[in-house]
Amino acid sequence: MSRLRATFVISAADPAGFPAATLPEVAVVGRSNVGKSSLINAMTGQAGLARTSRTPGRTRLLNWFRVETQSKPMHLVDLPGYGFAEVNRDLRASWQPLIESYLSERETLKAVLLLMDLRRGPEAEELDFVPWLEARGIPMIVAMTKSDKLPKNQRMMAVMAAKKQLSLRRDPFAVSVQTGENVEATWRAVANAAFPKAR
Ligand SMILES: Nc1nc2c(ncn2[C@@H]2O[C@H](COP(=O)(O)OP(=O)(O)OP(=O)(O)O)[C@@H](O)[C@H]2O)c(=O)[nH]1
Ligand SMILES: [Mg+2]
Repeated sequence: MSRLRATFVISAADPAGFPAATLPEVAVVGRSNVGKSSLINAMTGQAGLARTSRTPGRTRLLNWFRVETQSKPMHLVDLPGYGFAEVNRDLRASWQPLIESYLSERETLKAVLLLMDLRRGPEAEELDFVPWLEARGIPMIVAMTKSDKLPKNQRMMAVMAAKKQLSLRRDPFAVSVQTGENVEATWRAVANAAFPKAR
């Protein structure tokens, strides 16, 4: 993946701290530890841009990154992961309303990049979340992460199973930041969602 010009903009814990809604935005959403921050780094070709960690629940704030695409600048937003049981209850309770209000109210949000671990497939949260996004008309790109952890013959089966379970129109990407599989394809889908071609 070639290096894109990308810079950290700001972290925010609440709407008062969000940056002005001026650029098209794609938000990266998924279970804690699924690989959101790693994929942002891989898509931009900048290893240290978003902070990654083996410890689930690392990203606790919304983090904005500005990425220069070939056409125009856009924002990638790294959202805190859900489903991490060890984070204390109060903190968890504050996440969901924040994320839901961000997703439903952000004027410049063009799409959500939803990540799932290829080995786990959709779980209760994704089965809830996908229809929630559809009901709000928020376009969705689905990628299944850590594909390097599954043998090749099982990857396609996992992708097809997820597609069916979530009633997706398009095949999810099987992506790996270790091998680079589909990182470029996922990025193209993200950039296309940020700048939809006029029909
Ligand atoms: N093998 C493999 N490991 C990966 C891949 N992507 C991420 N990881 C690892 O998974 C762990 C979590 O990655 P992060 O990118 O920090 O995950 P996150 O979704 O941002 O996590 P939170 O911020 O805690 O919600 C790290 O140890 C990464 O190195 C991948 O494609 N393959
Ligand atoms: Mg993270």
